[in-house]
Amino acid sequence: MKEAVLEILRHHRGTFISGQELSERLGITRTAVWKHIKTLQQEGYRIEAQPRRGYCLQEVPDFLYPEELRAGLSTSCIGRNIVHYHEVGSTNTVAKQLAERGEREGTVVIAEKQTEGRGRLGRRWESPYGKGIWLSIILRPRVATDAAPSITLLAAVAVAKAIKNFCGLEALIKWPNDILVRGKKVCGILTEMKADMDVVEYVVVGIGLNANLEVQDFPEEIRDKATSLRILLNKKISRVNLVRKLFGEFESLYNLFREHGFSPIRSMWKEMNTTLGQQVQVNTLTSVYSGLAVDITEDGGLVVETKEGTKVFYGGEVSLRKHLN
Ligand code: BTX
Repeated sequence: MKEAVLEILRHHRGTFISGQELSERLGITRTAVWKHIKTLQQEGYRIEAQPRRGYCLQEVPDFLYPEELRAGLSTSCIGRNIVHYHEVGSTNTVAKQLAERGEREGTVVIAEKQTEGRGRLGRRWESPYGKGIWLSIILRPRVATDAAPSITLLAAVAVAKAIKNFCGLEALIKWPNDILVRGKKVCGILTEMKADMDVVEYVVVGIGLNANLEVQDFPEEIRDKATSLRILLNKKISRVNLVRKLFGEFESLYNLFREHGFSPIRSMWKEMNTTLGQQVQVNTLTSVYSGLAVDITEDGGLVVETKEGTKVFYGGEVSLRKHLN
């Protein structure tokens, strides 16, 4: 009901609508209307209330509230159900808990701040308050476990397209999960999965996108390799609009994946990548390999021509010789 009140206020943004009209249109008492207005004001919506004129929405807060994200969202699955936190340990951890309890596909957990944002291999992901896009998407693809790594690549293509179409910046993908703009990391993706036998039960795709961070928001030791859209564009962007765009791109690619498999996404990935054709060093948990990255396989593995022959990697840390990592 709060969302319905907001919807009407949003429709009349900048003009007054009376408590009487709101109560009639929504079929609730004027006291109930007032309670919803109070809640919205506490959430940061600037709503002016005047005795005879009613209510006027003047400003929406710069938070990734479900009500904001859903207004004008064109998807039918991704982001239709959103769980928002001002502060949380890790959105991936919460999303996995929800998935365990049977939460539906497309549900998104999103936070203004993560206190324990996770990268791969136990690394930390810096997630300061109100400036980034820290979210996790629950998926339930009906695929075998070996198709799951390709979902990380799908997510990378979705982010790169969203950045390109929303900000006009050339975003390139470094295998498997980094999005770079002008050689610096603007986004990281952490995909986690649960399987039953050889079939995927759920996948949680965690996306950390540096939207409005400023240089001082990054710890000094990563300032030379990390950046944000705000730094690149020299202006603040609308996180809400960018998230909506991202959901749209993600859903289109995910539908494509479900209908035609990884192949069409692989072609897009290849067009947007900064890894193939490069001399790379791949650190796996046990060894280090050097060679020329030549291709990705039909299931998202990286093919590298090394001195020891052709090798395919599904995990590991890739350093590009020409970029900082
Ligand atoms: P990664 O292991 O590839 O990258 C982690 C490394 O990136 C860190 O060791 C550090 O050097 C650098 N780094 C840390 N924070 C940032 C940042 N904000 N911007 C750029 N570089 C950074 C990448 O792991 C996967 C990250 C996924 C993050 C999302 S956020 C929502 C979801 N929840 C969660 O806990 N993780 C995911």
